[in-house]
Amino acid sequence: MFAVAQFVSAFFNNASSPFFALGSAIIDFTPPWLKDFAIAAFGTNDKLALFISIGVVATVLSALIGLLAKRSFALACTAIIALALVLSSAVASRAATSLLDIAPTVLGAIAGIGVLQWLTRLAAATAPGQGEDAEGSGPSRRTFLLSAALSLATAAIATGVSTSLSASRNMAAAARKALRLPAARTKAKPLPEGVQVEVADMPRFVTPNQNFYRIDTALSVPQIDPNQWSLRVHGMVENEFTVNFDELLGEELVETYLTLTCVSNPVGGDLVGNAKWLGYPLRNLLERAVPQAGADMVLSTSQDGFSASTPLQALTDDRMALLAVGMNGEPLPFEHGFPVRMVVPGLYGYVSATKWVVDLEVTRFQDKAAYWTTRGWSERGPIKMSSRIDTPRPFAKVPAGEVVLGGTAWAQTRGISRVQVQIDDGPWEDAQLAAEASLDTWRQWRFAWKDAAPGTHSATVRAYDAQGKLQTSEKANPVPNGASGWQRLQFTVQ
Ligand SMILES: Nc1nc2c(c(=O)[nH]1)N[C@H]1C(S)=C(S)[C@@H](COP(=O)(O)O)O[C@H]1N2
Ligand SMILES: [Mo]
Repeated sequence: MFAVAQFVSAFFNNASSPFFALGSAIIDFTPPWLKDFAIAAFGTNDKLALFISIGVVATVLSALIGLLAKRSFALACTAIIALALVLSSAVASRAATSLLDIAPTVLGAIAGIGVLQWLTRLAAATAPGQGEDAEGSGPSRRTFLLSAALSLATAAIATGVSTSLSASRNMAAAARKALRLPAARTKAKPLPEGVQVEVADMPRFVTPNQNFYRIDTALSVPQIDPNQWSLRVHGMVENEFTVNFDELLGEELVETYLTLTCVSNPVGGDLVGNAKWLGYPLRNLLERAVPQAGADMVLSTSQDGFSASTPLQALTDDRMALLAVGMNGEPLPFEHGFPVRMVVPGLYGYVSATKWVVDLEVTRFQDKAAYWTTRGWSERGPIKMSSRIDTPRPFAKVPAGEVVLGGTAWAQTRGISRVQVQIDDGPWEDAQLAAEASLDTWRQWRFAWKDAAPGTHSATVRAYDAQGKLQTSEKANPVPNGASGWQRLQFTVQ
């Protein structure tokens, strides 16, 4: 039962393992004197000692339940269920667990009852006086003992395998924690003063990692030990090669601010975030590979099988496309691609920002298709210029007098030169632009509506890029290559 639970939990949250949960709960509830004794007696093996003790207790408990089953199968089942309840509450008592995390324990209990029933039947058939003849044409005592031993061995092996599976996660977490990223050879251009407008409730110009939107197909976040990571560069190139993490960190790293955007972001949506990335320019990596004539795409693939098709040109021209290892001064968070991901200015994430990237194939659009392309999205995804009202929120109630609107606009690789706001059906008026950090980052704006009259009003926003091109008013849904249109929202002046 323990074994099945442990095995199943390897596919869930670490905290869903009844072994770990029970262990952690025991640690939490151990009186300090016992904890001190354990650490003194077992040193850093204290956790191992704890797990061995739990294993021994589990074996003894299983034997007792087995004995109980001889008297009453129902009673033994009740004992298993009671045990499962204790384990479930241990799991549920851990931080960061959900109801789903109890599943391994429940499955474990079901398996436990199954094994018990099987062994009980065997035992009954073996019991003296029950078989047709004493010589035993049915299963012998030896068969029963063998089966019981087999169950125990299977349980031990399953526990071992699954514990090492979870251990690889712990290795990745420990490696990330211990990782000190090298300093960038080329630092990011310092942010000019005034990239952040002075308006309440505006998002930060640099999105903190824990607030950064997360979009991916990964049911469980890949946990990659950087010592096991490597990136293969191959396909239509003169030099195929593989780089490992240490080699990558030994290259001349660059730091840059870049605003990432999801193609699924609706007009006015928040699937967009801005961070300072540290990484190795993909341009340099591909220079080393020497792409062959005729190649026009790089298919990047992640450890978990996602793929993105990026125009080769976007990775070799002078924009700062990175093989990123750092995000806002720390190693990439696991959810954002640890240990290595791609970020490319001007392209939606689904065609460029592969997280947990392990493979780059230089190829042609006519030969290969990426994950979302085979699911109805465009093979290319340049980011559409967009502008957004961050405050007031839709249907907000604001006091009369001066109403200050604040928002964000982006046109990565081109830059924003102008933002305009329209109140109700009035004239379009210029908003005040915040300082520009770079062409690859978003730009904030503010607009003060001086004499806001009580009542319900609408505000509409639109932007111009650096070449003076106006954001399109044409409404489009995110599928197949990004939403467009001007955001209009309503609010009430009281
Ligand atoms: N491995 C992998 N990388 C991926 C994805 C994914 O599903 N799997 N989604 C992409 C999409 S659609 C976007 S918008 C960005 C989002 O990156 P973030 O989660 O760090 O914000 O990651 C991209 N990289
Ligand atoms: Mo996306």
